[in-house]
Amino acid sequence: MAKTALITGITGQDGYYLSRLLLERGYRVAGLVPLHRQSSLAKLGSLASQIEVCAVDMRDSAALLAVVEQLQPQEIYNLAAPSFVPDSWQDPLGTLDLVTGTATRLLEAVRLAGLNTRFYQASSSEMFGQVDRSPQDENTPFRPMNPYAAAKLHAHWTMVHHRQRYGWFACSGILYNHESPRRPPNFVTRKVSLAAASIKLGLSDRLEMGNLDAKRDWGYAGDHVEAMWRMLQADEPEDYVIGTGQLHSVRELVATAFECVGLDWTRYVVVDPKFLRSDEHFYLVANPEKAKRQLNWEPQVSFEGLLEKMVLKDLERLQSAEVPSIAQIEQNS
Ligand code: G4F
Repeated sequence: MAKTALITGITGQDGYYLSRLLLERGYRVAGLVPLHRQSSLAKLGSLASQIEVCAVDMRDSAALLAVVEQLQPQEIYNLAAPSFVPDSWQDPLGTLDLVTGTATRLLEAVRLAGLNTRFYQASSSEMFGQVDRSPQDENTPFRPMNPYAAAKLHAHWTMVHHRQRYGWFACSGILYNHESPRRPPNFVTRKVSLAAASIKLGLSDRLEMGNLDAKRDWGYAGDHVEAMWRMLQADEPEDYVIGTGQLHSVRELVATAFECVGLDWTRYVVVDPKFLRSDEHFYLVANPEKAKRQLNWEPQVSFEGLLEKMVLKDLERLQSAEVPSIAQIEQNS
C-alpha cells in the first residue's frame, strides 16, 4: 500500500518540490493549508489535482489532531513557516507562534493519535547566527540573531525533546539557503534573476540592492528536498546540516545572473540602504559531510546552474507576461 505523507507549508517553494518528489515515488500526498490561504493552492499548478488538501487553522490543536487521526500519515514534513527573515522583526510573537506553535501542535497531535509517524522538522542555518567557526556542522553551537532564528531553534529543540522522551523517529534538517524559479521575488536570488531578465527585455533599467558583500551558501531547492526525504528513510533518526559547502557573495550572485543574459551588472546595480540588515551575518556555510556519508546525498545543481535556471525561467515568464517585471513590482510596493 502507498505510504501517506502529510506536508505543512505545501504551497511554498519546498512544498512544491517535495510533493513532486513524493508523488513520483508513489506516495499519497496530503497538504495542510491555512484556512485563509486556499487561493495559494494555484501555486501547486498541475500537482494540485494529485494532492489531498486539508484546510485548517494551524493554531487549532483539535483540528490538527483530527486531520492526523484521519490521514494516519507514515511521514510528516513540517515545512510551514513565514520564511522572510526581516519580517520576523515586525511580528516576533506571531513568528514564534507560527513556527514553534505549529511544530509543537503537530508533534502533540502525533502523540495523542498514538501513531508511529516519522517526523521531519524544517530547521534553518539561521539558527547558527553569529558563528565563531566556519563551515558549520551538526555540532556547531547555535547563536540565533533574529526572532525568526530564535523561533526555528525553539521548534528544533521541541522536536529533539519529543524524540528523546518518546523514542520517536523525528529529524531536523538544518538547511542553508535553497532557491529555485519558484522563490518569491522578495528573496535575493529571485529578485536578481527577475531583474536581470527584466533589464534584458528592456522592461527595467536598474536594480536596487542591499549589502553586496553579504555571503550565503546557496543551493537548489530540488536538491534540498531530496535530503529531507532521505532523512526519513534512514535507519536512525538524526539531524543533518544540508548545504552545498560553498560560500558566494551577493556581488557574485548578481554578476553571475547578469552574465546569463550577457549584461554587465555594474551598469545597472545601485545600493539602497533600505535593503541593508542590522542583523547581517557573513559566514554561514555548511559542512554537509554527514549527509553525504550517511544519506548518500549530494547536491546536483551548481551555483551557476541554479542562476541560469532561474534567469531563463524569468525570461520565459516575462515574455509570456506570466509575471510582472521587477520595475512593476517596485512600483506597486
Ligand atoms: O534571500 P534572502 O532574503 O535570504 P536569507 O535572509 O538568507 O534567508 C533565507 O535562507 C535562510 C537559510 O536557509 C532561511 F532560514 C530563510 O527562511 C530564507 O529562506 O537574503 C540573502 C542575503 C542576505 O545576506 C541579505 O542581506 O542577501 C542579502 N541581500 C542583499 N541585498 C538582499 C538584498 N536580500 C534581499 N532579500 N534583498 C536585497 O535587495
